[in-house]
Amino acid sequence: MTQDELKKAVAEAALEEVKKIIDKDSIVGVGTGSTANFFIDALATIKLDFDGAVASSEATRERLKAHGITVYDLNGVGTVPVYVDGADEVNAHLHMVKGGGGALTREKIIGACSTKFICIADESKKVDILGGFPLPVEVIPMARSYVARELVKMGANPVYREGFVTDNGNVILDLYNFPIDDPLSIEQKINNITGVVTNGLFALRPADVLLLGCADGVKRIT
Ligand code: ABF
Repeated sequence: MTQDELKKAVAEAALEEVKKIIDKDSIVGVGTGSTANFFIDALATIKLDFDGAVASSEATRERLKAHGITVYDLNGVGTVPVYVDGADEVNAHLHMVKGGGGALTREKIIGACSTKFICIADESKKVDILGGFPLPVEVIPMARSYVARELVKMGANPVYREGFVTDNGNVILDLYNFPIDDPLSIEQKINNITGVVTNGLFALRPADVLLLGCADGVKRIT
């Protein structure tokens, strides 16, 4: 199977899980990225069975709207029963590195509001230790140099993602050569640096379910 076929398979598996959770009044949380895009396309096939969606990025908002799915402002939404999103890396505890596409902050906000977080990924994303993929940190622009210096003190090699501005008007530092041996503690430590908006470690609020696309089928890991 190609990587895209694996992504489509996990997106379709996620749709089956979502169908069991939603009703006509439900708002579905929708992630960002190529795997999430397969999910959006699958979700569109049942768009009459739920009320609408909340989007983790402007790109996702546009794709949902193009399918005729109503996109709500999260502030007006009571609960998000289920959130489906991809990841750049995921470990056995369902901690994730996310934000390679730069949408980490809105992804983390929707994850925080969601009752069930379903991570969809092809098997290339499953790792023993997080940090092989550079960890993104969203930073208020004027704090970029200060935050970078603090991250160096933590042993990371922060690299400014040049020419990239997040949907929230901020910048990204990608942390290279930074093995994440204690995800819960590292997520908190980075959050505590003044000027950091969010980091791409999703350990304090991990996924509840991982649907992993493998050559021999979709594995469901909880
Ligand atoms: C989002 O999309 C991000 O958090 C992550 O960076 C990325 C994964 O993208 P893809 O599905 O294209 O590999 O979920």
